[in-house]
Amino acid sequence: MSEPAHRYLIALGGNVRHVRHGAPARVLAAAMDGLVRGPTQVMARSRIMQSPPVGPSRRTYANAAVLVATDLDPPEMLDNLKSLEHRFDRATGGQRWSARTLDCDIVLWSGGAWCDADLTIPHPEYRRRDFVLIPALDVAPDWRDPLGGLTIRQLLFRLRRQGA
Ligand code: PH2
Ligand code: MG
Ligand code: MG
Repeated sequence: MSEPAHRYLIALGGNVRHVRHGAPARVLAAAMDGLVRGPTQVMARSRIMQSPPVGPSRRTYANAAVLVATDLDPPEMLDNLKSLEHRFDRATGGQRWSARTLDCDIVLWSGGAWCDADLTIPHPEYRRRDFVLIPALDVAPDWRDPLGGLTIRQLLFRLRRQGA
């Protein structure tokens, strides 16, 4: 079998218990297991960290990142992640940034930049989010942002310097 055509860096987050899986960290572990099956291969998975909520939700998040290899193109990958979110009963009340059981975002892909009506890669916010960059450091420290040219390691270093 030939190598899958693409690589993706996926960020996972969640801050609501799941009736069957339990606490958010367990939901993320199960979601990462879910990515092992089907059209995606998991090349590396990060540690699962706890992080204070950014935005309106008051509950602590679990966050993680995975490096995935697949033949899916970005719209297909987005669909695949949406169905994974639905398998974990994603419930957001329709509000942006509200509490959720599972959120899976495409951060980077090996094809560089992508932009259509439904999807922007690189993820427009990820350079400012330590809850994305810290787990990403575990799985793809040297992946370069296709727009700014900085690696994940450099982006995190810069964010920490700005935050200090
Ligand atoms: N996701 C959000 C909004 N705020 N805060 C943390 N700590 N972790 C997240 O994954 C997160 C968030 C919207 O997707
Ligand atoms: Mg998100
Ligand atoms: Mg999302």
